[in-house]
This record gives sequence, structure tokens and C-alpha cells, in this order.
Amino acid sequence: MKSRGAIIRQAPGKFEIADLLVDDPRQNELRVKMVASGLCHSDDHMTTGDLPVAVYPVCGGHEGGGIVEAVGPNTPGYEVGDKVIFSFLPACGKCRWCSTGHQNLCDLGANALLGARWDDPTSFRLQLEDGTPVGQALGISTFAEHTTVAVDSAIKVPADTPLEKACLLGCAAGTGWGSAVNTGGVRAGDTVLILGSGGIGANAVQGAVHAGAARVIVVDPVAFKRDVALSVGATHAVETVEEGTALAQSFTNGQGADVAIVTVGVITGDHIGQAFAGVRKQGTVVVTALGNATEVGIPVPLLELILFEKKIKGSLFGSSNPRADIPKLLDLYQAGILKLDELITTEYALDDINQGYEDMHAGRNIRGVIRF
Ligand code: CXF
Ligand code: ZN
Repeated sequence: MKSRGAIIRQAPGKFEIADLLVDDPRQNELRVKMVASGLCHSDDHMTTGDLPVAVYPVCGGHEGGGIVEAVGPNTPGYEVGDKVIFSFLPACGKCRWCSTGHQNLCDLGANALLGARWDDPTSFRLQLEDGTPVGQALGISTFAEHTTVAVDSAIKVPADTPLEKACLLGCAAGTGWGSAVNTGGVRAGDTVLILGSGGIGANAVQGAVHAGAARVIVVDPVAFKRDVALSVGATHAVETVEEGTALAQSFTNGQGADVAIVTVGVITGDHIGQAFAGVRKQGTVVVTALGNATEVGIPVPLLELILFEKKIKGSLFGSSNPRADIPKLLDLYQAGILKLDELITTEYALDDINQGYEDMHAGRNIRGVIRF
């Protein structure tokens, strides 16, 4: 069918709204009419080239939800009219990782930046009108009015789910909340230091609070973002990492935070070094943010790593299991425990996507959301 979506023709570049042809679903696929999609910084990393993909043009977007409008042949479990939230990481349910409770590391994820169908790598679910293949970001491309996806990427949710808010569960909420609860293993009474209070950081705050942290210290240079962090449970919000570290030390007899979570917009090794300096002996640094894919090296004093047994852990989708954790977080949202409405600063039309990213860069948004 004919549709429209935000594509990147080359990196560095900008989003451009293009007419698209969207494939009918094959077996184990769904075609979905999109309702809403969050503007995650990772899509911006695709436009800058920090996060290269295998095929350009690529249609962006990896955080969204919509309504099933066509189900592939012999594809049980889904019906036209079902609401789904996408998981930007497919979960096959069968590989070593899926079967041991690490769906975020499903082996299918290796194909997530390839753009083509992973079971038929020369075939693309999206095309330009002249037949040029269009890669799908993370196999889903939520910046399109309609998209066809593998069922492995779609989590069915109840009919009363407000997708215009719950779309955040596809990335920001699971990534941030899970960075604190799962990857960081925050425990009751902990002091947690969070660098960056965008869509991920504000959810990391909530995860830390839900896990029982006594102090949740957020560092962000933007006053508005600090205020939002405080409104969703941060106990302290400061402008600089030096202030944040000093506060963490003041609460811990000089030792430092139990867990530090790095969710800044564009990460460098230096951010990890700063977080590393902010945690106590055996403390954990959770690295969630993305930066340039070619960046290597983390400046940490080796002796401190070894003698203090500090830990640095990468975190992908907050070490969450999409099939279990998206419904769980939806339940917390519906119960009023997880705040999402408060994190959605502005809604945009698809055609205004570049304005949305401008607002993100200017610090005007926690999360911008496209409403289709
Ligand atoms: C990212 C992880 C790397 C691929 C794009 C999505 N996660 C969250 O935004
Ligand atoms: Zn994301």
C-alpha cells in the first residue's frame, strides 16, 4: 500500500518525508497503522552518522505503537484491530538469550541495523515509489504512517492502551527504568547518580525510585529537565557532574554513589570516566547512552577499577525482556505508578519531525512524540 514516512537518504543528513510503498505482510508479519512514535535520540544518531545503518535510505523510528490492519497468512496470535507496541529488539523466544531471560540480547538483534527482512536479506518491507529499497530502522520504522513488521517485534497490548503515551514503553521507559532496576540492580536505600535527564534519564529516575533508592541525584545542565526529573521522583537535581558527585559523597560518608547511570545525549568515554569517579567501592556504572560508533576508550584509573572492584556495565533496553517487561511497565503506567504523560513535552505531526529534533537538541523536550 501507499504510505508516507520520515527517511534519511544519507548520513549526515536530515529526515525527509517521502512517499513509501509498504509491503503486505508475509507469514509471521503484521502491517500496522501507526498511532504514535517517540522521538528518541538514537534516531538522531542515525542522522548524524554516529549510528550507521547498512542501507540508505532508511526510514527511522524505533519507539512506537499502532493498530494491526493486516495479518500475514498462517500467523496466529494477532487479529486486525489489535493494538501493538513495538520492541526495537526482536525476541525469537528460541535462542540461547531469549530462553535464558535475556530477550534484549536475542540473536535476531544482530540484524536490527541491516534494514532488510532478516529471514530474506535481499527483500525490503518498504520501498520508495520508484522501487528503491528503504531500510527499516530496527526492523520496524515507526516514523511511517504504516509499517510492516515481524511478529517478533510486536507486543500485543490491551484494547484500552493509550498508545499516544504508551509508545514510550518501546524504548525510553524500558531502557531507562531497566537501566536502574535490571542492569544497575539498584537496591533499597541506595544512592543513585544519573547523568542526563532526557527520555531515558527521567525513566531511570523512576526505576531507581521504584527499586527503593533513598537518594536519586540527577545531573543535567538544562533547568527544565532537572525540574521534570524532580517531578518524577529525583531527590536532587544539579547542573554539573562535580556537584552531583559531591552530593553523592555527602550522603555516603565520602564513598560515592552505589550506582551511576549514564544517559547523556551523545556519550564519550569521558562521561563514563566521570561516572566511574562518582561511585563507591564495588559500585556500578551503567552505560546506556549512545555516541559515535567508532569511539573507543574509557579513561578510568586501572588501579581504582581493580582495587575498588568497580563495575562498568553496558545496558541495552535496560537489560529488559520486551515480551514480559513492556506489559509490566504498561501495568505500572495504568496504575499511576510509572509516569509517562509528564515526560511527553510536545506532540508533532510527522511533517514536523525535524522541528521535534531541534526542540530535543535545544533542551525543550523530555520526549517529543509524533501523532499520526
Ligand atoms: C538503541 C540501541 C542501539 C540501536 C538503536 C536503538 N537503543 C535505544 O535508543
Ligand atoms: Zn531509543
